Amino acid sequence: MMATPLDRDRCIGAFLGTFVGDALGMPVEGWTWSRIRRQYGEVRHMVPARLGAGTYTDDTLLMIALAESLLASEGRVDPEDLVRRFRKVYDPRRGFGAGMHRLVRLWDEGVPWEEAARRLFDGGSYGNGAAMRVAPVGVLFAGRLAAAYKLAVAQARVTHAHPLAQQAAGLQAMAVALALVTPVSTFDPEDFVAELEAALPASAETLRRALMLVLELRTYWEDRERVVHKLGNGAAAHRSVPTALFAFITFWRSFEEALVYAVSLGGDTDTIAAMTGAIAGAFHGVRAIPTRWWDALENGPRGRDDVVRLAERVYALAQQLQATGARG
Ligand code: RVK
Ligand code: MG
Ligand code: MG
Repeated sequence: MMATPLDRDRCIGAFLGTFVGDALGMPVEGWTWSRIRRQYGEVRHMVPARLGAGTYTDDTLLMIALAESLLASEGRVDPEDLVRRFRKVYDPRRGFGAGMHRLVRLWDEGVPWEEAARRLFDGGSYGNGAAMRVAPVGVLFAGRLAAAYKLAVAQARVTHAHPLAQQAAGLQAMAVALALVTPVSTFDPEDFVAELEAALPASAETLRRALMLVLELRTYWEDRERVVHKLGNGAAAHRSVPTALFAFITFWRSFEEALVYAVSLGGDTDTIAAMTGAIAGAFHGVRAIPTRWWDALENGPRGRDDVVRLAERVYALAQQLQATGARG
């Protein structure tokens, strides 16, 4: 059982950190780091985008769907319910991954979720879609890494049959769960990574190697070519979750700098920044989000204020799970 009480501001930070990272990175998704540098220098503002500055994509929508499902199932994963809610938020204008377009067709044809997930690519998707949406899991199991890992894998299986996608979702959930209970005043990046590593199952070899690189590369953060080459910046989960963690631990002192750096690496910028944002938001709390970013966030249906309300409900459930002795 956790010693520290759950911090409401930090729990909301994990949700809004995902949202703000998604919105900040979205306009340059798929660009190389050098193109971003040439065109913008740094992405420090919500720049114009197809659906407007500050708009969200699939990363935020799927996080919302996952949170709503976890609330409805009182903190458990109900695959059928998840499929229904993922289907409901699916909107082709919001930049969903190729796997998701395919899954929606298969679900609509009545193919059971387990079979549909296996049919994607070769042996299921190892995309980062299961990791980018996982902040609510970290909140539900703040400070309890093994339980966070288990729930993250369970929700990942519904869309991502490949073990790498599931393990990376587990790692991302643990990073959020750990950040939520880690004091800022005594933060030590090496301890943080060591705790995550210790909680990873033995089978997660690829991610364990990446965690070592995360620590080694800290002094080379300015060499973006090298960071991208070693850690990755694409949509593969094992080549983007460690990268998001790298941005957090290298710039752990500042929510803003961590996100600006995450975007500056190029590639899957909305998703890497969303994952960095989830961890940094859990660590610094929602008040660390720069006002100019907060004010620019889309605020209609499933927008900023809706996500704050949703985060508050997940926070309340997390407190309840803690008080009742907590499964997992
Ligand atoms: C568009 C080979 C594989 C693979 C496998 C590659 C949104 C594919 C969000 C695939 C995120 C991509 C992202 C992403 C979320 C996966 N063999 N290649 N077994 N498994 N890939 O399509 O929801 O941006 O190139 O399942 O996980 O902002 O298209 O989607 O950036 O990884 O999509 O995997 O991705 P998907 P997802
Ligand atoms: Mg996206
Ligand atoms: Mg993306």
